[in-house]
Amino acid sequence: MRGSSDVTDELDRLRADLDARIAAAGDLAALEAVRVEALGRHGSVTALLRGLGGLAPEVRREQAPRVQALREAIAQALESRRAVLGEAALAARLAAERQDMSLPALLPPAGSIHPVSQVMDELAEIFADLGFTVAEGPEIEDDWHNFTALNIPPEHPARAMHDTFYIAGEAAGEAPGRLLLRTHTSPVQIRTMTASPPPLRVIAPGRVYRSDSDATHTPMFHQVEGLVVDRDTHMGHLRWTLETFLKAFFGLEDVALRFRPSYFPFTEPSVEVDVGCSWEGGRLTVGGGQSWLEVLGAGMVHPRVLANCGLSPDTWQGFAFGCGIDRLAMLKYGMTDLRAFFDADLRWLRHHGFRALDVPTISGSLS
Ligand code: 2NL
Repeated sequence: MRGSSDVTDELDRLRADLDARIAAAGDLAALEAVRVEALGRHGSVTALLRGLGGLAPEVRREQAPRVQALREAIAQALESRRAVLGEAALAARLAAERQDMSLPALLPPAGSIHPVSQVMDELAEIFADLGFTVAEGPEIEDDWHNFTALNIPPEHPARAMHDTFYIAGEAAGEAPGRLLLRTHTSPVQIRTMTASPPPLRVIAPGRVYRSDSDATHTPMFHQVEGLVVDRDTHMGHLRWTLETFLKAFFGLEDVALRFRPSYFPFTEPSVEVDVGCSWEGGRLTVGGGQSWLEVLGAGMVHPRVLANCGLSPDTWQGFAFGCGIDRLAMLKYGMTDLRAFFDADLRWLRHHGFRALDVPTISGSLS
């Protein structure tokens, strides 16, 4: 039988050997191999623990604490080495996977924003700043919302001027139920007035349709209309609103405005609104100058239109205005041919399109 000092020497040697191998383990996999060799089912320390059972009781009492202490020490050495290697592995991964978050996206942005969409966003932004919300409505309308409610009864000559696309089918037939493609965005405001009580401040941008096609007319184009209904609303409010809008839209300190008397069935009085402009070197500049350029139609909402929407003209007054978005875009961005807007020509879009992330804001001077 071996003396107890032999056994102690053997335990010391084993411990020194395992400590050295634990310290030498370069990664978590190598460390796991050492753990299996020492503490695994067939490990060297496990074998010692098993061996205790076969010893005489008095020898076992002496040896057991030493073997247990060895097992404990090796387990602890493994654990602290695992912590060191784990941190090193994490640090290496963080270093290898470092990302420069200021780099631009690798993919080119998909497409670009069409000038008409850009101008619609600009309009929404400018008018939101003045307390207006954006209202939307159907492009397939009925006769009442598109015409009758707007003081354009069935035999009114204005109907002939609208070049309306009528829709054949079930609801075709007689006014006011027959269906058509809206010829202006006014029906959206009619729906707003019948749906919610004043005070109202809305703009209605969107597609409108007229059976008309030449160098300056397309059968589908875009219009924006604005409507304010409140107590004591007057032409002064209209003038200030349009001036504020045009200054913001064209990025001008000041803008010359001219109201010319005009006629629309749905406003009384009605005006056409010109902005001062000049031609310099074949380029049109909006703001001031010797010439005038018509940009909007406007007026006070006709009392009959208010009454048609269930609002008493004795209590409520309103102003309204309308203009073509395509035309606004051409003026602002110096485009000459309206038809290019609808050609889907990629070269034109790349040249005139706006970057998808360049969202217009008032604080960023819109664009
Ligand atoms: C133009 C003129 C205009 C309106 C649109 C309007 C809407 C309602 C009531 C009264 Cl619900 N008016 N809209 C008013 C004046 C002019 O558009 O030249 N558009 C291209």
